[in-house]
Amino acid sequence: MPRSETARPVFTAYADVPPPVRGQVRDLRLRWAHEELGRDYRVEELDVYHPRPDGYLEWQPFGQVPAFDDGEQRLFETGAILLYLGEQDPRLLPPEPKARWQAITWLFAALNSVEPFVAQIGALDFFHAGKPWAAQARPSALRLLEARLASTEAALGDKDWLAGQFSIADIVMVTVLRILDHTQILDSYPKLAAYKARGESRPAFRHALAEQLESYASPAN
Ligand SMILES: N[C@@H](CCC(=O)N[C@@H](CS)C(=O)NCC(=O)O)C(=O)O
Repeated sequence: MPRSETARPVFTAYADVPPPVRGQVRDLRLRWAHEELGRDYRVEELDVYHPRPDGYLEWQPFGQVPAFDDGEQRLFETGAILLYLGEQDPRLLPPEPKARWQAITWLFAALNSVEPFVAQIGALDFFHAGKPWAAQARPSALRLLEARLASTEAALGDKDWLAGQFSIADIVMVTVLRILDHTQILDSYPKLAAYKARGESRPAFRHALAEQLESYASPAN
């Protein structure tokens, strides 16, 4: 991409994905963050079904989306990209040190301590449904996940947001919890369910989700 086009940050997404995972692809996190800031962005669409374009692995070594470029930094990993964006704006990362470090801590917790357990259930249900070994593995995966959800709910308590005020930690945690939308698992965690709904009701989230879903419906697909 020519440098002159980088006035708007660009990130990668898939031109289309199978219906069950529409609304789940992680470029949603970056769309949401940009919408919170009212910042324009450009999406570079990749074909999920074909090899990545030449040179893409130099940008995203695992060949995944999203990868991000604002002309200053070329980054991958949603956690790192959100931290980078948060450093630029207190609406995504509170400046006051205690709240800031709570947000960073919960950003890592969402990515490292909750997402792997949610993703395991997602993988069993979306990609291995109907396989006998998946049915056998699911109860223990569910037990592990339930322990993490109970701990997250207890830590959230009566707060609206993980770090007190809305932050990049909530962008990740809410999008992680959404991976369970095809299940009733969150029904047992009413505070977490309300927290997820609070995130999803933010105008920036709704715009971001609509943009992602519209991109799959575009004539190019
Ligand atoms: N840890 C990465 C995960 C990125 C990721 O899993 N991307 C998915 C889409 S949501 C992907 O591109 N999967 C295709 C693949 O792994 O080949 C991040 O947070 O950026």
